[in-house]
Amino acid sequence: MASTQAAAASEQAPTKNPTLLAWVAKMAAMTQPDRIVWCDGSEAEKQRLTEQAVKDGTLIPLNPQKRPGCYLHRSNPNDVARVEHLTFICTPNKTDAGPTNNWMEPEAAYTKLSQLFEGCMKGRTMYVVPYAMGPLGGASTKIGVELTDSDYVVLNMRIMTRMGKAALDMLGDSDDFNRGLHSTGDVNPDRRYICHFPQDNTIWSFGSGYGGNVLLGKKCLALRIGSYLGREEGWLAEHMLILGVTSPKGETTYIAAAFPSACGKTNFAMMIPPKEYQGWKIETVGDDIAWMRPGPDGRLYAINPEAGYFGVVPGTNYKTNPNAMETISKDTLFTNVALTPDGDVWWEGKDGEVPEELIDWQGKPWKKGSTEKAAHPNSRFTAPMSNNPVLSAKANDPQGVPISAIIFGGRRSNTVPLVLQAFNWTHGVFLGATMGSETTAAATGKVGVVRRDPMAMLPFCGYHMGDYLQHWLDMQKSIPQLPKIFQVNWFRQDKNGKFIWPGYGENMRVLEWIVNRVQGRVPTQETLLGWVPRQDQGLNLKGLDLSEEAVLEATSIKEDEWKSELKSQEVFFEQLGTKAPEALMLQRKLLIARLDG
Ligand code: GTP
Ligand code: SPV
Ligand code: MN
Repeated sequence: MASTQAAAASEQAPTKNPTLLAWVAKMAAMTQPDRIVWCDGSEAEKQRLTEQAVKDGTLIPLNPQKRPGCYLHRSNPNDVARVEHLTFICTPNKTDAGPTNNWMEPEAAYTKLSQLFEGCMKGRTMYVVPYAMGPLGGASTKIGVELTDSDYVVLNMRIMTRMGKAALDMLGDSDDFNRGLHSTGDVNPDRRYICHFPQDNTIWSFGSGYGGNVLLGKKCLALRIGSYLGREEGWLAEHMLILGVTSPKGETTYIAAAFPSACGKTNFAMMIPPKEYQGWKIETVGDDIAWMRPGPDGRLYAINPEAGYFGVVPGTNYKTNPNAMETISKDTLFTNVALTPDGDVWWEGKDGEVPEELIDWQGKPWKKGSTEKAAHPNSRFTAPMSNNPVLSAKANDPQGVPISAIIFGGRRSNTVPLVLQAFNWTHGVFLGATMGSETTAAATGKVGVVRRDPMAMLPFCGYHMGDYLQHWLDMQKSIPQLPKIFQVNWFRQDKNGKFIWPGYGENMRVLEWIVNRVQGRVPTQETLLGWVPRQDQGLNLKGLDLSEEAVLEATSIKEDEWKSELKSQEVFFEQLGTKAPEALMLQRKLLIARLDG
């Protein structure tokens, strides 16, 4: 059996790469698919797969007048988000994975998952999906190959990555590629595992068909394996958007920002400034992941390894994010949103009237006024970045863009002020390391609970969190022109639980202050926590529909809140044990001294 499949794999294979062919043959011998199809990334292939997915019920075509080229997918209701408790880092020693990751010993993990993969593709097709993370031919670009039995995964990978022949050509005969194996299996949460083997550059994912669990180029390769490689090779793989902001004078500043899942990266990356900001322009380089390395001129350069957006749908409308609305107007896959009677899609927070009747995300009839959500809170769109009206030309530049500022932001209803600037790099790393954020629907589990989420990487760091923070500190030595570091919080609430700061496009006011600070144009005021905008010469609030008291509340620093915050940070640092970097412990001591002083 194995040798027949091996022969079949190499006969049809559009490559002679011996390592790739041998690996595909080995995985096919284990999973025993009826067919092996090598994906070339062509239009004809897209059409063929789409037709097939419509036939087998995986995709529902939407009204071509309203959403040309768009389809709806409903996932299994038990499979709607990333599963952090079923995600594992498999390193020989448990300490290499660290206290914040689930760990399995590699041989034990291979054995356990082999039993699940054994024969799991009988009667199914195995697709071989070669893909590039990063612009084709770029020095930072990495090649992966994902083997999957899901046509939905192939169609998503086609949008999210540079997929097919071009990636295979870039790989050539090299054995330097990520080996990804995925099967939807029987979508049973008791038989669901997302396992990473950093030493083998390998990912095995079983039993899910959902986003970050199965589009292996994204969180699995670009962040978990990526962060591991980044430490070895001297770069950073981060859960960050990248944007360019151009002033009326034509000066462009590039900024990277880490916000946890469903905390505003896509929105910030494509925001439209308010009308007071005539002549200012925001352009998107990336909306979720940044790979950053020192460039020859001493600055830190960032690329977006992705080619599409897998974005949160609820809350997206023409007021909050017009560019996202344009982006998803065509050639988009929607997952777990509601269907309207005229074949369009609907979600909570969309523009216009709530429809009288819908088919909800689970395929059940839904009536206006129902207490159930029509769209799942973590419903998503998959759209090519080329649809984005404000896509930066630099999104396809293999050199990337020079980063002048790094922003860390969480979802906090209290404690963290609207914006502050770190005193220096080490203090900035401390701000990133001590980030807290309320959990969201992007991962299964309770929503709205504050947890430590260092650099928005808690679910995505592929090695010991203490070593990761030390790596950030060490990067200072290899970046002569360090970006300035900032912290923001768009999510502070008033006593009625309403967001104080209007957010979205109005975040331009905070961004302008950051740009001005980076360019050394505005004075600032020192506080216990960092530098904040001054009352005079601070944030530009012209035309902002917000009372002075509300601005004060959004920017306030309350010492009692900070005392309990420090306790929660202590628990996190204790978890890191001896791997808690000394420089960060000193930062902590300084902050305590300032608070007690
Ligand atoms: P992932 O794709 O999960 O990594 O998320 P993301 O960080 O890209 O989050 P996204 O921009 O999709 O926003 C998530 C949710 O936060 C959406 O429901 C947005 O409407 C909401 N949101 C984004 N920006 C703001 C803001 O400035 N203020 C408020 N109040 N909500 C926001
Ligand atoms: C996130 O959860 O941070 C996402 C969506 O960007 S997923 O691809 O599912 O990880
Ligand atoms: Mn994300």
